[in-house]
Amino acid sequence: MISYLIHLLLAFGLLAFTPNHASSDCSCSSSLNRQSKGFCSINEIFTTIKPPKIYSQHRYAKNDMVKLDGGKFQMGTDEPKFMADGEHPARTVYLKPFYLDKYEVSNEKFAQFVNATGYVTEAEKFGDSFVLTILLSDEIKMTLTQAVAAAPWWVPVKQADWRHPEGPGTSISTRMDHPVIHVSWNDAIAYCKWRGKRLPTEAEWEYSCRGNLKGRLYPWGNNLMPKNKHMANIWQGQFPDENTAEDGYIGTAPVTAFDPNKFGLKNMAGNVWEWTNDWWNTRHPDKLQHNPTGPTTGTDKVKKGGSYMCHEDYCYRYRCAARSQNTPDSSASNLGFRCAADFKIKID
Ligand SMILES: [Ca+2]
Ligand SMILES: [Ca+2]
Repeated sequence: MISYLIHLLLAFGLLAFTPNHASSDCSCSSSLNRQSKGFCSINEIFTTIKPPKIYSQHRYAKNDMVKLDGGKFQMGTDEPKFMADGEHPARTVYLKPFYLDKYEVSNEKFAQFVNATGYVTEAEKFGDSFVLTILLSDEIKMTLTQAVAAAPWWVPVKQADWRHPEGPGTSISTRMDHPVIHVSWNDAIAYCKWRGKRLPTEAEWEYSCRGNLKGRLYPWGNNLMPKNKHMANIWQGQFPDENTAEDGYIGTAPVTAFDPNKFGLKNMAGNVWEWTNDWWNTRHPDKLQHNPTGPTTGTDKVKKGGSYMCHEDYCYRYRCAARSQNTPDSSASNLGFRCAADFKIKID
């Protein structure tokens, strides 16, 4: 218990004494990599846990990619919130035309892939994945022995995988239109290849997020809630103990939920983080780049967009310029992806 309290105080102390959202640690960071060694006792973590909600199915069209024209756009920002993340500088990037999925890849879509190929995800091979404690049942909580020291609201759950998002006994049967989760970068690559597609580069993803708006924070502008309307699935309430779910969702939302941006893309901000193809790097050339693909090698892959766990006071990374990283074999209950494709590909 003492160990846990120290970790919790450290986590919140970092937030309390570091202004301007400067905490670099969060659910979204490398603390959730499989190589992480920092774990603490699970005792006393579960204080104000609320059960997850079940939502009705949404439907989406078969042809679910958007053609994007590319051209020049401003990537990154000169007003970074997290200096260590490499959100800066704002720089001009040119992109050739490409396609991007309108939606995050859903459980339904991923199930088609698995049914056709017999693919086994890395979380299934490793035998566990990271789950947010607030989503766990009492039965699963009883089986836990450790949590992530720097982020104790995360726990590695045995047999948590894309079919069993909160561990054994849980199911995606009522969430087939929600984004697939507990998928690693390697899993995402395998899925996109099977579809004849690929992962977007970070530049393609950010261009798509911005939807032709220049220098704005979010896919829809600078106002988080225009006309008091929720525009994305993020966190409301006191993190990590209370999620008031005023946007309608305590965990993932259907991939069709919320308004699209001007490109017709949904949930670029929030819902689940999305893998990109690029290796992680925090220093960027400030000269004009054409179709940048990131470093040629690295240890972590870039993910973009933030998730249902993000709050302005904690992990303020549902901004288009924001970014984070994980090792390619990592997986978690707030991390998914969508695919891109070259313009020359024929989309059915
Ligand atoms: Ca939410
Ligand atoms: Ca997303």
